[in-house]
Amino acid sequence: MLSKSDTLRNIISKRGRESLKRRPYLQLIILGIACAVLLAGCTGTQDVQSQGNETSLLLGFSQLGSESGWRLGNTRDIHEAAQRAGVQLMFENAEQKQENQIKAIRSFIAYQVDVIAFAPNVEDGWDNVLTEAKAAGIPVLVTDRQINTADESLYAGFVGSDFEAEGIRAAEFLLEKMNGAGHVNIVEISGTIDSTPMRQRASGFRSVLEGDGRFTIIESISGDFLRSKGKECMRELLARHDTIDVLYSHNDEMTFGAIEAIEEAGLVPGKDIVIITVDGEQEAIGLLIEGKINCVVECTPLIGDVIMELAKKLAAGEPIPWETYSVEVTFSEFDDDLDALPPRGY
Ligand code: GZL
Repeated sequence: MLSKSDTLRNIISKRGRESLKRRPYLQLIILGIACAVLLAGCTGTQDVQSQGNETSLLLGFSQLGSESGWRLGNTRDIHEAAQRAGVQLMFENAEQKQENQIKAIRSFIAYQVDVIAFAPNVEDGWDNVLTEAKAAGIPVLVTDRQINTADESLYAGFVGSDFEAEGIRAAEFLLEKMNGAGHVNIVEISGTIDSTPMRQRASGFRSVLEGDGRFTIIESISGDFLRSKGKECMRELLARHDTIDVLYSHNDEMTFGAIEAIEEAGLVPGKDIVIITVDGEQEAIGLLIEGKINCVVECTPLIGDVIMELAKKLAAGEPIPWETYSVEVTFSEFDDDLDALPPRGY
């Protein structure tokens, strides 16, 4: 971990460093501005990881939070990938608050980083700050979740998962599992409202089941991707509904909480209630092997190397693909080699 003074010295971009060498007075002014921006409410937590030499790429990354094992794995992978790539990383954790992400992006602009990347907590409300980044000539890479904007020139591209496909895969497992069954009551515990995974995991799932009268989604409530809220949601759903056949949960953390509630109610997860979850955390695979979960739809957080590769292209003025998607699979009770799976890494 760098000291704050080291941090400031290391975060002036290489462009700034060249001009600063010729104008020492300017160095003091820039340093003062950087101090002011750093101290003026960059709430959230920040760290600067200095990897390469003075000329290496300086990447400003705004991470949305620490809400799940998936997110912690994503953060760890980004730091490790930056080390592998020799990228200087200025990393801000917004603790699931969009306003903290906007402040972080503004601080990256003030520091004149070479590239900005961020995982947007929600899809809307980014145009103003991304317009400021565009005016500053700093390319932006959207990672993990997507944004809604009418002006696609505000960012260079997206890297992450296809959440619609994840929802489809969840429903395809259910069709296989319930082949020949009677009517099926489904409850859904969804992710952060207005986030891409919440919207698309819901729509993908419904796109497969709509028109099939055997399946009814009797209630859907948001657990905000949090374990504690997943437990609360499942308690409420069990209290309100006598017959729940299936739980579709948008992430493993909420599923872990929901399983606690199901067992508290004297029911057997994976048997009395079929459980379909998304992410693929190590803990979820363990519960799948135990029989407490029936299907785990993979959503990989391990996209750090691709982020660094795309950031380097942007810093070099090279074009990148508009969308780069992870390749993902589904694990379920129908697999016979689950014990042989390699460690998940998150
Ligand atoms: C998906 C990611 C989601 C995970 C959750 O790419 O945005 O956010 O599914 C995480 O576990 O909280």
